Amino acid sequence: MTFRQDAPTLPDPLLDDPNLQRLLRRLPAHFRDAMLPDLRALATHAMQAYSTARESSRSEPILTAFDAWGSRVDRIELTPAWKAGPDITTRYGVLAAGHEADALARVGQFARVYLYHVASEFYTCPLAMTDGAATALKASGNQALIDRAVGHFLSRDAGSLWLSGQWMTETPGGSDVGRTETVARQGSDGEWRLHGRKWFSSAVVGEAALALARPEGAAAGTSTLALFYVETRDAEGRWQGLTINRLKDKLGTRELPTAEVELDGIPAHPVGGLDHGVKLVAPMLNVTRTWNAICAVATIARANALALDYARRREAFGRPLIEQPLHARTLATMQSEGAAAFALAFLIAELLGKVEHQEASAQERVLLRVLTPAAKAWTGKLAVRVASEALECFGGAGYIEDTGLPQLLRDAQVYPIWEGTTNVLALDLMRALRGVDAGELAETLAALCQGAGARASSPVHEAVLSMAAMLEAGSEAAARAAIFTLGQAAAAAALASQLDADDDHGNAALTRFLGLGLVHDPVGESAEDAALLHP
Ligand code: MFK
Repeated sequence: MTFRQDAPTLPDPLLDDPNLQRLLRRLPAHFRDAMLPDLRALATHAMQAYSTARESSRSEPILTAFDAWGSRVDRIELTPAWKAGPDITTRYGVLAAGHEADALARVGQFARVYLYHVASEFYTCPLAMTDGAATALKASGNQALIDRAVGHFLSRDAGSLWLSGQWMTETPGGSDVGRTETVARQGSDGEWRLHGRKWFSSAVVGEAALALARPEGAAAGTSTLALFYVETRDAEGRWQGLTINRLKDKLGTRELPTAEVELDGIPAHPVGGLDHGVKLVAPMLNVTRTWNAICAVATIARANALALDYARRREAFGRPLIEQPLHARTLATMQSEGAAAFALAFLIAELLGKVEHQEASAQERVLLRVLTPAAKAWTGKLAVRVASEALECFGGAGYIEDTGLPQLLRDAQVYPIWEGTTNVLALDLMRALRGVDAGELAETLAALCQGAGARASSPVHEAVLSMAAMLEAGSEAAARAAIFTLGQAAAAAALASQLDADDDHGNAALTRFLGLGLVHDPVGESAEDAALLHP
């Protein structure tokens, strides 16, 4: 008989995920019960989407620039999962739930995002930016724009949902936003119009965008940039002052139609004053970085779930893989890192909700500001490593396209890149730590470790102090080690804050995670860097 291998099946992403179940157990019953039907539906959708993807060939968006008669149309044909996006988003409140009048609203929203993300084929990217735009507009206090757009962004009706882009990146750079070349010109009618090229627009199919531009004549640099609100189409539904040069040919997230966009007079409205636009867009950055962390842990959960399921089915050397000690150790370590990353991402969600509803203490405000870049940076890198490890758990099959596994790794590689690379976030952490007392930060995180998790208190405390010492001694070149150390310390604290004595999975995850060590050493001196880079 020729051997045939069972394919992995996707366990129930709601019932069989110990991390999500741990989170749900801790929520007030009325809040949990109210969102369970949405979570159930999104988990069922995820399982259906997983089966459908195995049975059909993949499709990608297609840009048609001109119609048959030569008119410029810039029509983008979306994939089926993207076409279903508005209905799923509005039906299950993926955006609206985050803005409800409850400090737990963000936790409820991100539980939905966690279940929807992989099945959505990164439709979560424009959703993240739309959520960020709603948050930034609300924070700006610009009532006319809030009245005009926020209701659409948070709509529970697919027919009135608008998506928003975040147009920052330009050809001179995605990180060095101060080099923005897009110019805002004010016409004699008082209207502003934007002219320039946006180099990565991941939500060009959206109805609106927040865009950075330099008012004509303003000096160079970051502080002279202004933030504008634009709508992409006119009353007849035609693109206005915008052409799409091409869609990007990307390593992963290929269902996401990322575009190069030429702005040639798109009407624009200042969100605030005519400068300090980066400060105005910062709430959006922090929200999309939170989405990034949640989506990274969703990818980790998917990779771990498939690798574990396969280890139960696959036999080698006379035993199922899960009974092979070295493979079991590998999988268990991935589980432990996944549990810690999940706890950190949802700690950010919880803090964000508390801050937005004025229920956060001063320490919690500081935690949110410093942990958002740390969570984004650490979970993004971890997702790539876990996805890569998961592929290896399948041997050669993990390298074969129609298993769907290589896509996990390719898609994961975007998490560390977009929304601020690891190093840019490490520099943002330095910015956020200015004026923060490291001893107080260490105590705040250590105090989260309670009950069954109390044993994490001292390693968390020490790791935060080490992080501060690294930055003091090594400054900028040590910032990467510092951000990973803070990310891991906060992840350990977040997990430790959630444990009951009878939670075997959680307790073992914490023990293993602490055993791996929380501190990253910033090895090296600048003299070695110089000798290595300029031999
Ligand atoms: C599926 C998952 C969902 C994810 C969706 C992803 C969509 C992907 C599409 C993209 O990739 S969009 C592009 C993403 N681009 C970035 O994330 C930009 C990366 N660069 C940075 O983050 C820089 O740090 C930044 C441009 C924000 C600022 O750099 P600068 O030019 O050095 O500015 P500066 O002077 O340090 O900061 C300007 C002001 O903003 C300062 O305030 P003050 O004027 O009061 O001093 C900063 O404190 C403030 N600021 C900067 N970052 C902040 C912040 N405030 C709060 N939070 C922050 N994160």
